[in-house]
Amino acid sequence: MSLTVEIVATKPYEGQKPGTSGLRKKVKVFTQPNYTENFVQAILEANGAALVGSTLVVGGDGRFYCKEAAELIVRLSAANGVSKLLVGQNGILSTPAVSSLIRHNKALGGIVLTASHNPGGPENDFGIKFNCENGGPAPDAFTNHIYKITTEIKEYKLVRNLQIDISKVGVTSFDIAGKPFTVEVIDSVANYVRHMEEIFDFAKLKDFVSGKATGKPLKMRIDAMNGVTGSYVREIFLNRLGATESSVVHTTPLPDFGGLHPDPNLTYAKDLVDTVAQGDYDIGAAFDGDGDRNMIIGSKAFFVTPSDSLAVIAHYLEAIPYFQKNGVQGFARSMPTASAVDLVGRKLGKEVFEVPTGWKYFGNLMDAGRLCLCGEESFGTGSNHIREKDGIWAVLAWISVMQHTGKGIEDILKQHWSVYGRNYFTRYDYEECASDPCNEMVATMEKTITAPEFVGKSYSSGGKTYKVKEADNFSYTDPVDKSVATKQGLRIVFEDGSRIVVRLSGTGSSGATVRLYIDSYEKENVLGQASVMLKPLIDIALEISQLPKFTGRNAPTVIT
Ligand code: VG1
Ligand code: CO
Repeated sequence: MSLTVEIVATKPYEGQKPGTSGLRKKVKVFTQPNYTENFVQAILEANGAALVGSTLVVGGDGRFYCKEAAELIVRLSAANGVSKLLVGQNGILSTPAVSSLIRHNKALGGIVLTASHNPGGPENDFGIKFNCENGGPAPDAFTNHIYKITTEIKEYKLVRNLQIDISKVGVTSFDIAGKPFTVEVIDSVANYVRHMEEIFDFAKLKDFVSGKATGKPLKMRIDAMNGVTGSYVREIFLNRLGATESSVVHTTPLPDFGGLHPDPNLTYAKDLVDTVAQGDYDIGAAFDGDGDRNMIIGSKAFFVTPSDSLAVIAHYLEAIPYFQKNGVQGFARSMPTASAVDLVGRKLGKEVFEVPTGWKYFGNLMDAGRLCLCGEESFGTGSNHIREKDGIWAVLAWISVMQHTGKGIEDILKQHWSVYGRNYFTRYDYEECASDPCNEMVATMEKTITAPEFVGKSYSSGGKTYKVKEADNFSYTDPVDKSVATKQGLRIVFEDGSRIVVRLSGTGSSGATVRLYIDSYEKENVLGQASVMLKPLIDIALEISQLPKFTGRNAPTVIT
């Protein structure tokens, strides 16, 4: 039976502007009449002529509204001339898995249904993001194009009668007004697990994890936080690497993450931190809702900052077969990330790049063969095996480093610092503040720090004095396509290399979140406590930004 395409009249919604990583709004916003339809139609149209006859990947983190949105995307894609969709079973695919699938299937792109680390459920957030054919988040030019279409949209196309059961793996073909359209519902984990097996030495890791090689099993606590990684974690760590059932927790993906805030940091992954602090574990790890973030902690909950995690992995890349085979190109980090990896890059004679916040800025460098490992301070680590950060990959990388060195996590870090010195780092998040005063704060601070007399000024606190070397609102020119991203965060760099960075989050769904990043390098004094070492700079940052005055907050919501 041939199904017909319906043209549905619609009107633009305001504010469908993708942020740091896709469009994120409350579920109640997405479920307004035509809201999701408009945005998906805009994504499809933004692909231009390439859309007709294309293959797209569709899946998300299983949060509330994922399945409905996936089914809607099937009906819209069919009507817009897409030939084939690869849809994760029940609409479930982690963000790294989508990236991997796009690349393996040479698809035109993928639509990722997630608000990532934001809470889920009917009262919380949903999100939609488009990834391009390299598997990475659409760059600014593309998302600006999507946004422009949303402001002018008058109609969308839909095959209303197309019925598809995405709970069953299998291929279904349709005739859409005389043209073939295929939906392949795929196992959510199979391709990704195969990909990890190509990158890492699973046989060696299995002997290490199970204890066959060392005489004692590796004691792990892997917390999937009821996000999408649950199914991947079970297959990889239990079935392939032989860990015991008690090594994994919260492995059932739930629409509301069981009430957890699926953000792997010291505040929201408190259960993991507390358990590992008390227990007898070698490694603890957690992921966010869509599986691209990771937090690594060692025995007694020894915390590995993401900036250090990146540097350590860079130092030990030879422990991972993928890099032995493909070689080691340059490294990169987002601007607010502490520069520990730069030191490793310098020692190894590699290019090191500093890009704005957001994984989309790494893609061009990877595609150009100049970048193989990168990370963000926001618990993002990954390599050029895909074009997204990858939480499970990061844990497998760490286990590979542990296996390779025969050392525990704390020892690995201490040794690293003894060679390279240490970048103390902290981030304060002030979540859900009122927007207007925060915008005003940033504008005022920008004025202060870009005034000519600011450079050379000294600030003192806690017996320490810092002299301003340079200050700006960070802007970035992509070395590959020369595109420019401006206003990416206020940055004050002091003469000793210490930095204060302030920016507003681009992933929140309401209000404003202020992020304050502080870092400071010590060559010798590497065993201090970050909160103590950075206290003077934090006080200076609060003074210069006048953050308490503008936000009315005396303490951050989250400290990393
Ligand atoms: C945050 C992080 C950024 C990360 C982004 C997406 O953005 O700071 O480093 O790339 O989230 O991560 P912002 O604009 O809120 O600071 V994910 O895992 O939420 O897609
Ligand atoms: Co995420």
